[in-house]
Amino acid sequence: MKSINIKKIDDVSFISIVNNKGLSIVLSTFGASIFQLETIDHLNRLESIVLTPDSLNDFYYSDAYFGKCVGRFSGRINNGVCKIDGKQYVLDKNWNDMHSLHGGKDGISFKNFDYEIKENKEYVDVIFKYLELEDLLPGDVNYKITYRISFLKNEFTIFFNAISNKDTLINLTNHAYFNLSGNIKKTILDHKLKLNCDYYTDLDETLITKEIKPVDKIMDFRRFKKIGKDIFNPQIHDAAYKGYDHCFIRQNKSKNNDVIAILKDPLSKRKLTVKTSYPSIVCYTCNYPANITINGNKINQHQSICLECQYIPNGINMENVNKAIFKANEIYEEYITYQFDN
Ligand code: FUC
Repeated sequence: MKSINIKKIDDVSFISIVNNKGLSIVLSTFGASIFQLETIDHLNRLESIVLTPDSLNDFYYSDAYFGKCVGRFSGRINNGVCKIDGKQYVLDKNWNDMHSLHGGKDGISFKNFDYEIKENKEYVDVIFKYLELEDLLPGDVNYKITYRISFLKNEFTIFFNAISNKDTLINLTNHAYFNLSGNIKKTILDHKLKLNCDYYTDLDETLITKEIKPVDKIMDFRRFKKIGKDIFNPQIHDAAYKGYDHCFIRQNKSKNNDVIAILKDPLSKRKLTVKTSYPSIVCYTCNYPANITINGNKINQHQSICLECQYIPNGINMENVNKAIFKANEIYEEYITYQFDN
Protein backbone atom coordinates (compact mmCIF):
# COMPACT_ATOMS: atom_id res chain seq x y z
CA MET A 1 0.00 0.00 0.00
CA LYS A 2 1.48 3.41 -0.94
CA SER A 3 2.00 5.68 2.03
CA ILE A 4 3.20 9.17 2.97
CA ASN A 5 4.36 9.85 6.52
CA ILE A 6 5.98 12.91 8.07
CA LYS A 7 8.28 13.09 11.10
CA LYS A 8 9.65 16.30 12.59
CA ILE A 9 12.89 16.53 14.56
CA ASP A 10 13.19 20.06 15.95
CA ASP A 11 12.43 22.23 12.91
CA VAL A 12 13.57 19.69 10.29
CA SER A 13 10.91 17.55 8.58
CA PHE A 14 11.46 14.06 7.16
CA ILE A 15 8.93 13.03 4.52
CA SER A 16 8.70 9.25 3.98
CA ILE A 17 7.08 7.95 0.79
CA VAL A 18 6.49 4.28 -0.10
CA ASN A 19 5.18 3.74 -3.62
CA ASN A 20 4.12 0.09 -3.21
CA LYS A 21 6.09 -0.91 -6.32
CA GLY A 22 9.44 -1.43 -4.59
CA LEU A 23 10.71 2.07 -3.84
CA SER A 24 10.82 3.78 -0.46
CA ILE A 25 12.33 7.26 -0.06
CA VAL A 26 12.77 9.64 2.87
CA LEU A 27 13.30 13.28 1.95
CA SER A 28 14.45 15.97 4.36
CA THR A 29 13.81 19.70 4.39
CA PHE A 30 17.46 20.13 5.44
CA GLY A 31 19.24 20.69 2.16
CA ALA A 32 16.12 19.58 0.21
CA SER A 33 17.80 16.20 0.43
CA ILE A 34 17.47 12.45 0.00
CA PHE A 35 17.86 11.11 3.54
CA GLN A 36 17.15 7.45 2.76
CA LEU A 37 16.39 5.52 -0.42
CA GLU A 38 15.52 1.83 -0.70
CA THR A 39 14.63 -0.20 -3.80
CA ILE A 40 14.01 -3.90 -4.39
CA ASP A 41 16.60 -6.28 -5.79
CA HIS A 42 15.91 -9.20 -8.15
CA LEU A 43 14.55 -11.19 -5.19
CA ASN A 44 12.22 -8.34 -4.18
CA ARG A 45 14.34 -7.46 -1.13
CA LEU A 46 13.88 -3.79 -0.23
CA GLU A 47 17.36 -2.51 0.72
CA SER A 48 19.13 0.81 1.11
CA ILE A 49 20.99 1.95 -2.03
CA VAL A 50 22.37 5.27 -0.77
CA LEU A 51 24.82 6.17 2.00
CA THR A 52 23.25 7.81 5.04
CA PRO A 53 25.43 8.58 8.09
CA ASP A 54 24.40 7.03 11.41
CA SER A 55 24.62 10.44 13.06
CA LEU A 56 21.99 13.04 12.18
CA ASN A 57 24.56 15.74 12.85
CA ASP A 58 26.86 14.18 10.24
CA PHE A 59 23.96 14.06 7.78
CA TYR A 60 23.21 17.74 8.37
CA TYR A 61 26.73 19.19 8.39
CA SER A 62 29.17 16.77 6.70
CA ASP A 63 31.17 18.34 3.84
CA ALA A 64 30.49 15.13 1.92
CA TYR A 65 26.98 16.43 1.16
CA PHE A 66 25.20 13.09 1.67
CA GLY A 67 21.97 13.19 -0.37
CA LYS A 68 21.97 16.98 -0.35
CA CYS A 69 20.86 19.31 -3.10
CA VAL A 70 23.77 21.59 -3.88
CA GLY A 71 23.74 25.29 -4.81
CA ARG A 72 23.95 28.17 -5.64
CA PHE A 73 26.70 26.42 -7.61
CA SER A 74 28.06 22.84 -7.82
CA GLY A 75 31.73 21.90 -7.96
CA ARG A 76 34.69 24.14 -7.36
CA ILE A 77 35.09 27.80 -8.32
CA ASN A 78 38.80 28.40 -8.94
CA ASN A 79 40.39 30.43 -6.11
CA GLY A 80 36.85 31.32 -5.04
CA VAL A 81 36.80 34.11 -7.62
CA CYS A 82 34.51 34.69 -10.58
CA LYS A 83 33.23 37.53 -12.76
CA ILE A 84 29.62 38.39 -13.56
CA ASP A 85 28.84 41.26 -15.96
CA GLY A 86 32.47 42.41 -15.69
CA LYS A 87 32.43 42.66 -11.90
CA GLN A 88 34.62 40.33 -9.79
CA TYR A 89 33.10 38.42 -6.88
CA VAL A 90 35.14 36.80 -4.10
CA LEU A 91 33.57 33.73 -2.51
CA ASP A 92 34.54 31.87 0.64
CA LYS A 93 37.27 29.26 0.12
CA ASN A 94 35.63 26.41 1.98
CA TRP A 95 37.69 23.73 0.21
CA ASN A 96 41.28 23.52 1.56
CA ASP A 97 41.30 27.33 1.89
CA MET A 98 41.89 27.23 -1.86
CA HIS A 99 38.63 27.09 -3.82
CA SER A 100 34.93 27.60 -3.19
CA LEU A 101 33.05 24.30 -3.29
CA HIS A 102 29.34 23.48 -3.66
CA GLY A 103 27.95 26.92 -2.90
CA GLY A 104 30.45 27.66 -0.12
CA LYS A 105 30.03 27.22 3.62
CA ASP A 106 26.56 28.85 3.42
CA GLY A 107 25.37 26.81 0.42
CA ILE A 108 21.77 25.61 0.18
CA SER A 109 22.88 22.11 1.32
CA PHE A 110 22.93 23.54 4.86
CA LYS A 111 19.63 25.43 4.72
CA ASN A 112 16.27 24.23 6.01
CA PHE A 113 13.66 24.51 3.24
CA ASP A 114 9.93 25.01 3.55
CA TYR A 115 7.86 22.35 1.85
CA GLU A 116 4.41 21.37 0.66
CA ILE A 117 2.99 18.11 -0.68
CA LYS A 118 0.70 17.68 -3.69
CA GLU A 119 -0.57 14.20 -4.51
CA ASN A 120 -2.60 12.58 -7.29
CA LYS A 121 -3.25 9.02 -8.38
CA GLU A 122 0.00 8.73 -10.38
CA TYR A 123 2.59 10.54 -8.25
CA VAL A 124 3.30 12.77 -5.30
CA ASP A 125 5.19 16.06 -5.51
CA VAL A 126 7.24 17.17 -2.51
CA ILE A 127 7.98 20.82 -3.22
CA PHE A 128 10.87 22.42 -1.32
CA LYS A 129 11.22 26.20 -1.30
CA TYR A 130 13.89 28.56 -0.02
CA LEU A 131 14.78 32.24 -0.51
CA GLU A 132 18.55 32.82 -0.49
CA LEU A 133 19.35 36.49 0.04
CA GLU A 134 22.21 38.19 -1.77
CA ASP A 135 25.56 37.59 -0.10
CA LEU A 136 28.86 36.94 -1.86
CA LEU A 137 27.15 36.45 -5.23
CA PRO A 138 24.67 38.99 -6.68
CA GLY A 139 20.95 38.57 -6.37
CA ASP A 140 18.32 37.12 -4.07
CA VAL A 141 17.44 33.67 -5.43
CA ASN A 142 14.09 31.92 -4.96
CA TYR A 143 14.56 28.16 -5.18
CA LYS A 144 11.80 25.64 -5.87
CA ILE A 145 13.06 22.03 -5.86
CA THR A 146 10.35 19.44 -6.55
CA TYR A 147 10.72 15.70 -6.03
CA ARG A 148 8.10 13.85 -8.09
CA ILE A 149 7.85 10.27 -6.86
CA SER A 150 5.86 7.89 -9.09
CA PHE A 151 3.23 5.53 -7.68
CA LEU A 152 3.22 3.57 -10.96
CA LYS A 153 6.90 2.66 -11.31
CA ASN A 154 10.15 2.85 -9.36
CA GLU A 155 11.19 6.30 -10.51
CA PHE A 156 11.45 9.84 -9.24
CA THR A 157 12.44 13.14 -10.79
CA ILE A 158 13.97 16.21 -9.20
CA PHE A 159 12.85 19.43 -10.91
CA PHE A 160 15.19 22.34 -10.17
CA ASN A 161 13.61 25.77 -10.55
CA ALA A 162 15.15 29.07 -9.51
CA ILE A 163 14.85 32.77 -10.27
CA SER A 164 17.09 35.67 -9.25
CA ASN A 165 16.44 39.42 -9.16
CA LYS A 166 19.95 40.07 -10.53
CA ASP A 167 22.24 38.38 -13.05
CA THR A 168 23.94 35.58 -11.10
CA LEU A 169 25.60 32.16 -11.14
CA ILE A 170 23.25 29.17 -10.64
CA ASN A 171 24.20 25.50 -11.11
CA LEU A 172 22.16 23.07 -8.98
CA THR A 173 22.46 19.30 -8.52
CA ASN A 174 21.81 16.45 -6.09
CA HIS A 175 24.65 14.73 -4.30
CA ALA A 176 23.34 11.26 -3.36
CA TYR A 177 25.94 8.50 -2.86
CA PHE A 178 24.73 5.37 -4.66
CA ASN A 179 25.67 1.75 -3.89
CA LEU A 180 23.23 -0.63 -5.64
CA SER A 181 24.45 -3.79 -3.85
CA GLY A 182 21.97 -3.11 -1.05
CA ASN A 183 23.00 -2.10 2.51
CA ILE A 184 26.49 -1.36 1.11
CA LYS A 185 27.44 -5.04 1.04
CA LYS A 186 30.54 -4.20 -1.03
CA THR A 187 32.31 -1.37 -2.91
CA ILE A 188 31.04 -0.11 -6.26
CA LEU A 189 34.12 -1.39 -8.12
CA ASP A 190 32.08 -4.24 -9.66
CA HIS A 191 29.22 -1.94 -10.57
CA LYS A 192 29.04 -1.40 -14.34
CA LEU A 193 28.66 2.17 -15.56
CA LYS A 194 27.64 3.48 -18.96
CA LEU A 195 27.87 7.21 -19.78
CA ASN A 196 26.48 8.68 -22.98
CA CYS A 197 29.35 11.15 -22.90
CA ASP A 198 32.06 11.66 -25.53
CA TYR A 199 34.05 14.28 -23.60
CA TYR A 200 35.28 14.98 -20.08
CA THR A 201 37.00 17.83 -18.27
CA ASP A 202 40.53 17.05 -17.17
CA LEU A 203 41.39 18.20 -13.61
CA ASP A 204 44.51 19.87 -12.24
CA GLU A 205 46.12 18.75 -9.00
CA THR A 206 43.74 20.99 -7.03
CA LEU A 207 40.72 19.35 -8.75
CA ILE A 208 39.89 22.42 -10.83
CA THR A 209 38.45 21.68 -14.27
CA LYS A 210 40.95 22.21 -17.09
CA GLU A 211 40.31 21.75 -20.80
CA ILE A 212 37.59 19.61 -22.31
CA LYS A 213 39.01 16.46 -23.94
CA PRO A 214 37.57 13.52 -25.87
CA VAL A 215 37.28 10.52 -23.52
CA ASP A 216 40.36 8.27 -23.59
CA LYS A 217 40.52 4.58 -22.60
CA ILE A 218 40.34 5.32 -18.86
CA MET A 219 37.56 7.89 -19.17
CA ASP A 220 35.56 6.04 -21.82
CA PHE A 221 32.29 4.67 -20.41
CA ARG A 222 30.36 4.79 -23.69
CA ARG A 223 29.99 1.03 -23.32
CA PHE A 224 29.26 -0.61 -19.97
CA LYS A 225 32.53 -0.88 -18.04
CA LYS A 226 33.26 -1.98 -14.48
CA ILE A 227 34.07 1.13 -12.43
CA GLY A 228 37.06 -0.77 -11.00
CA LYS A 229 38.52 -1.65 -14.42
CA ASP A 230 40.70 1.49 -14.78
CA ILE A 231 40.23 3.28 -11.46
CA PHE A 232 43.65 2.12 -10.16
CA ASN A 233 45.45 3.23 -13.29
CA PRO A 234 48.22 5.60 -12.10
CA GLN A 235 46.82 8.29 -14.42
CA ILE A 236 43.97 8.78 -11.98
CA HIS A 237 44.75 6.79 -8.83
CA ASP A 238 48.15 8.45 -8.26
CA ALA A 239 46.69 11.89 -8.96
CA ALA A 240 45.29 14.14 -6.25
CA TYR A 241 41.75 13.03 -7.09
CA LYS A 242 42.54 9.29 -6.45
CA GLY A 243 39.70 8.11 -8.65
CA TYR A 244 36.91 9.53 -10.80
CA ASP A 245 35.81 13.03 -9.83
CA HIS A 246 35.45 14.31 -13.36
CA CYS A 247 32.72 16.02 -15.31
CA PHE A 248 31.56 13.99 -18.31
CA ILE A 249 29.91 15.87 -21.16
CA ARG A 250 27.53 14.48 -23.74
CA GLN A 251 27.80 15.38 -27.38
CA ASN A 252 24.28 16.67 -27.85
CA LYS A 253 21.13 15.67 -26.02
CA SER A 254 18.79 14.28 -28.63
CA LYS A 255 15.14 15.09 -28.09
CA ASN A 256 14.03 11.53 -27.43
CA ASN A 257 17.05 10.30 -25.49
CA ASP A 258 17.82 12.19 -22.28
CA VAL A 259 19.66 9.21 -20.73
CA ILE A 260 23.09 10.33 -19.58
CA ALA A 261 24.11 7.44 -17.30
CA ILE A 262 23.21 3.83 -16.46
CA LEU A 263 24.60 2.08 -13.37
CA LYS A 264 24.20 -1.68 -12.78
CA ASP A 265 25.16 -4.00 -9.92
CA PRO A 266 25.78 -7.71 -10.76
CA LEU A 267 25.04 -8.88 -7.20
CA SER A 268 21.56 -7.41 -6.73
CA LYS A 269 20.73 -7.03 -10.44
CA ARG A 270 19.61 -3.46 -9.62
CA LYS A 271 19.87 -0.94 -12.44
CA LEU A 272 19.71 2.85 -12.14
CA THR A 273 19.05 4.89 -15.28
CA VAL A 274 19.74 8.63 -14.96
CA LYS A 275 18.01 10.98 -17.39
CA THR A 276 18.55 14.71 -17.33
CA SER A 277 18.20 18.02 -19.13
CA TYR A 278 21.72 18.96 -18.00
CA PRO A 279 24.57 18.71 -20.56
CA SER A 280 26.99 17.00 -18.18
CA ILE A 281 27.47 14.85 -15.08
CA VAL A 282 30.19 14.73 -12.41
CA CYS A 283 30.97 11.14 -11.39
CA TYR A 284 32.62 11.01 -7.97
CA THR A 285 33.70 7.55 -6.74
CA CYS A 286 33.95 8.41 -3.05
CA ASN A 287 37.71 8.82 -3.32
CA TYR A 288 37.92 10.76 -0.07
CA PRO A 289 35.60 8.78 2.24
CA ALA A 290 34.10 11.01 4.89
CA ASN A 291 34.96 10.24 8.52
CA ILE A 292 31.48 8.94 9.40
CA THR A 293 29.95 5.56 10.22
CA ILE A 294 27.08 3.72 8.54
CA ASN A 295 25.55 0.81 10.48
CA GLY A 296 28.43 1.32 12.90
CA ASN A 297 31.14 0.87 10.26
CA LYS A 298 33.49 3.47 8.82
CA ILE A 299 32.96 3.95 5.09
CA ASN A 300 35.78 2.98 2.73
CA GLN A 301 37.14 4.46 -0.45
CA HIS A 302 35.05 3.65 -3.53
CA GLN A 303 32.11 2.44 -1.46
CA SER A 304 29.69 4.53 -3.51
CA ILE A 305 29.38 6.76 -6.55
CA CYS A 306 27.83 10.22 -6.85
CA LEU A 307 26.17 11.00 -10.19
CA GLU A 308 25.95 14.79 -10.04
CA CYS A 309 24.16 16.05 -13.18
CA GLN A 310 24.99 19.76 -13.63
CA TYR A 311 26.62 22.36 -15.87
CA ILE A 312 30.40 22.09 -16.10
CA PRO A 313 31.91 23.05 -12.71
CA ASN A 314 33.88 26.31 -12.80
CA GLY A 315 32.42 26.95 -16.26
CA ILE A 316 32.14 30.61 -15.27
CA ASN A 317 35.94 30.79 -15.37
CA MET A 318 36.38 28.75 -18.58
CA GLU A 319 36.24 29.76 -22.23
CA ASN A 320 33.67 28.46 -24.72
CA VAL A 321 31.50 26.66 -22.16
CA ASN A 322 28.16 27.46 -20.58
CA LYS A 323 29.01 29.82 -17.71
CA ALA A 324 25.72 29.07 -15.89
CA ILE A 325 25.06 32.81 -15.50
CA PHE A 326 21.32 33.53 -15.44
CA LYS A 327 19.90 36.98 -16.13
CA ALA A 328 17.65 38.75 -13.64
CA ASN A 329 14.17 37.15 -13.71
CA GLU A 330 15.35 34.45 -16.16
CA ILE A 331 13.78 31.13 -15.11
CA TYR A 332 16.26 28.36 -14.23
CA GLU A 333 14.69 24.97 -14.93
CA GLU A 334 16.46 21.62 -15.18
CA TYR A 335 15.56 18.07 -14.13
CA ILE A 336 17.20 14.79 -13.14
CA THR A 337 15.22 11.54 -13.34
CA TYR A 338 16.28 8.40 -11.46
CA GLN A 339 14.68 5.20 -12.84
CA PHE A 340 15.18 1.93 -10.96
CA ASP A 341 14.87 -1.59 -12.40
CA ASN A 342 15.87 -4.96 -10.92
C1 FUC B 1 34.72 17.26 -3.65
C2 FUC B 1 34.17 17.08 -5.04
C3 FUC B 1 33.49 15.77 -5.19
C4 FUC B 1 32.44 15.62 -4.10
C5 FUC B 1 33.07 15.82 -2.73
C6 FUC B 1 32.03 15.78 -1.63
O1 FUC B 1 35.77 16.37 -3.46
O2 FUC B 1 35.23 17.15 -5.97
O3 FUC B 1 32.86 15.69 -6.47
O4 FUC B 1 31.45 16.60 -4.32
O5 FUC B 1 33.69 17.06 -2.68
